[in-house]
Amino acid sequence: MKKFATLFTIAAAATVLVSCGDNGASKKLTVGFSQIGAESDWRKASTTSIQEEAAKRDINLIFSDAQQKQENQIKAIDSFIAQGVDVISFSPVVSSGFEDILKKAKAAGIPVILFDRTVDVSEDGLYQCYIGSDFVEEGRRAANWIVENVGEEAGIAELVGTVGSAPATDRAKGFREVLEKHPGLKIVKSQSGDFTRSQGKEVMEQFLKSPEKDQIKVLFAHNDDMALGAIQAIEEAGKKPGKDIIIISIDGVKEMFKAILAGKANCTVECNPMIGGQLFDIAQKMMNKEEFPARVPSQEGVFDSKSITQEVVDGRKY
Ligand code: GYE
Repeated sequence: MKKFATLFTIAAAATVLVSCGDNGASKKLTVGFSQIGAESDWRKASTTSIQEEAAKRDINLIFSDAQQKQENQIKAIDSFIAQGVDVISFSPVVSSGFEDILKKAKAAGIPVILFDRTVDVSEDGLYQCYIGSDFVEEGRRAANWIVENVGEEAGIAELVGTVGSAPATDRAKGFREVLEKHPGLKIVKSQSGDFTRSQGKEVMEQFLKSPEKDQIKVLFAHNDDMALGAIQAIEEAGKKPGKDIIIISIDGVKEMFKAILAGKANCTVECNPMIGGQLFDIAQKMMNKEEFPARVPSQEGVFDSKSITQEVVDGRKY
């Protein structure tokens, strides 16, 4: 992949030389970005990061909101190709089904940066860089926190993210990888809440009415928004979230920090949405014919009541 990235840089560089004016000054960088939607606080923070960083760097950003629909993302990417943008970037709502449009971008000679989520493709070279988190590791971190803080025996309910999306698939995988070594920790319910607060609440209500309801000692939600919805459902069912049911999720948004500080949730594994700057750094490198990495990982931590104070909450930007 790295080799390809380098080769691609040289090809992109050749294009940029042609597109420079007579005086050799480089033109303003145009980036087409297809965002998934506004399903969570994490997503909203990610959009803000992209838009603010583009404005700061005077990048011509063509931003398109897909409202959670893959077909809208494909249409947006198609229109970026037709407009001849310099770089295409997107957060794929699901992993499969992007192969044809990525082939079209490649044929048009437009480099692609995957932002936040990955895709499944059967051949190399359909994208040049992935900037984002290691979702498998996030799942492992969540499970390890349970092992260390809850113990070896507990029934776990899981609120899964968008079915077929990289974070849902990989978080579930990393979580199970650790659980396999701890047979007393059992997943007793597992269902998708599509990464939204409203569906997190709805699915938790069903969990709490199910025959397994009394076995649920821990809730693992694939994102904070679903956990925040579940907290409401647990309270409405007359139970104490954070105590009767231990709650752990992923993202690290301010609302979840507040819930942990209030004792209504227990842990959040950080997933960093503020990666717009890294996106444009790479896009600029592509255009400047400089080398760039094929993978840019995010730096992230784990937060629980031991690390969250009012100051931490106040300092959180999203
Ligand atoms: O965890 C969730 C969002 O792709 C990492 O998408 C992202 C996930 C994030 O809707 O809140």
